[in-house]
Amino acid sequence: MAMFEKILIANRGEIALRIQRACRELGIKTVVVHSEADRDAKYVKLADESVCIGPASSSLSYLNVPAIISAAEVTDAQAIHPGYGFLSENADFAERVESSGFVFIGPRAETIRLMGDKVSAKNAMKEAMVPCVPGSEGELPDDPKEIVKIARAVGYPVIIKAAGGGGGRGMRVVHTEAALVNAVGMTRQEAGSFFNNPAVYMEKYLENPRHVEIQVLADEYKNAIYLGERDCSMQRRHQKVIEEAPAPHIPARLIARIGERCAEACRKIGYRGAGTFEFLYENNEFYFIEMNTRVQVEHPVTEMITGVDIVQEQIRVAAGEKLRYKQKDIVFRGHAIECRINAEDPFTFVPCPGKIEFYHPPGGPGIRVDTHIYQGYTVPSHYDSMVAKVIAYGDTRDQAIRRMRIALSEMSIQGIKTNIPLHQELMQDARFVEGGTSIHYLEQKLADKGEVKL
Ligand code: MV4
Repeated sequence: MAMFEKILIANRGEIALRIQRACRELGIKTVVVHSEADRDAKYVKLADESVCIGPASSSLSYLNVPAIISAAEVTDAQAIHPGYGFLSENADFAERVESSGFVFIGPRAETIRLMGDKVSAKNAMKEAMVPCVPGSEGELPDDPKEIVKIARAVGYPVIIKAAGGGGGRGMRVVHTEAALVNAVGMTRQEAGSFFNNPAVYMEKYLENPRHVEIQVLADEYKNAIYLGERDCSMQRRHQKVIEEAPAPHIPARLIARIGERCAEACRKIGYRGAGTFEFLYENNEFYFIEMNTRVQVEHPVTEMITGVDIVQEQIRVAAGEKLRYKQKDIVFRGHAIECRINAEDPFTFVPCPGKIEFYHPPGGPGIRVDTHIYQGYTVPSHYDSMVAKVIAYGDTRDQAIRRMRIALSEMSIQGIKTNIPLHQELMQDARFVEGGTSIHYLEQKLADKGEVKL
């Protein structure tokens, strides 16, 4: 198939701009769809065409499937890039896009469905020899006696997760047999009402892991490669705050081994496009938990250390091209750190939308800023509070940290509150500088700060 002439971008903010840049470099025209709240944004004007698809509320605009399909029809786009969030991992949307005669820039709908159900995702990965967290064999049965038996075999503490959950929704940690059956019942009930799927499963609860994920790229001819790992352990309430590549203090041979397993799993399931295997990492072992079938917010750190443009590769393989890289072509060089800049109070985390009265971006060697903001832009209150990503690259992690400190000190956003002060504090944090902190580190640190010290 020939390369697309025109792509519709079904997203907003920095990622809509990021996708536009990839399209422009590939010589592809862009259509951006937008809500009434995003009408005056500069990235909307930068696109070749734009279509207003509804009011501010996402459910009536960025999640409005018929409006998005119509926009693709009237503008004569050939493909739809969903970005992250919104409809990016909605298998029904992917199906509707394809049945309407457009290309969905992402995996096949059935792959999205397979990975959307965490029980079937885990089964597929077990089958493909990707190491998983020990736990129940698939969905938990109804019989309480059976559940107790499974938990005894797994060993406490255990975690009960909704098959339809993911990203931290619908889970419950259980420390004792006394609490088990009730916890399963409650998780089942929530799963039924939140995800329309009461299926739950059980895993051994890992107490102090890191979140390390593997980026993959695959084409529809069963070529697949891994682009190394990212450490996303610095998070609060399942919202990532800082990501970096490579993950500090993990031996390269372990990464190569798990990366190769992920690439092989892609070949086995016929994966297409960019994808991320999420692992918990504890005591030098990787345990698969979930797979994301979209481009991720933190993809730039991988781009910086590999030189691969992940968004362009997504588009190329969606157009039916073969992967342009073999595994041996991928060379990991240097270190990259990303700070997510949010419009929020840096210490209470309360969102702070509003008008940006003054903006000065950072720059200099090794600094990349992915953002759609500018002086005079109003951050709308209806969407995610992330307004920019600052990515610092260096030959070493130390250099990346030093460059990030400088970048944060140069960056000025006035008129709204941002979490830049939190990032500045973290860039000076001894444990962060050491590297290798767990998923609980940031919340622990924030809790300790809030306590009165004697
Ligand atoms: C776990 C876990 C410990 N043990 N599974 C949370 C989000 C979802 N993707 C999976 N999550 C977890 N699953 C087992 N068996 C701890 C978490 C977890 C977590 C994982 C990644 C990043 C941040 C986290 C914060 C709290 C809990």
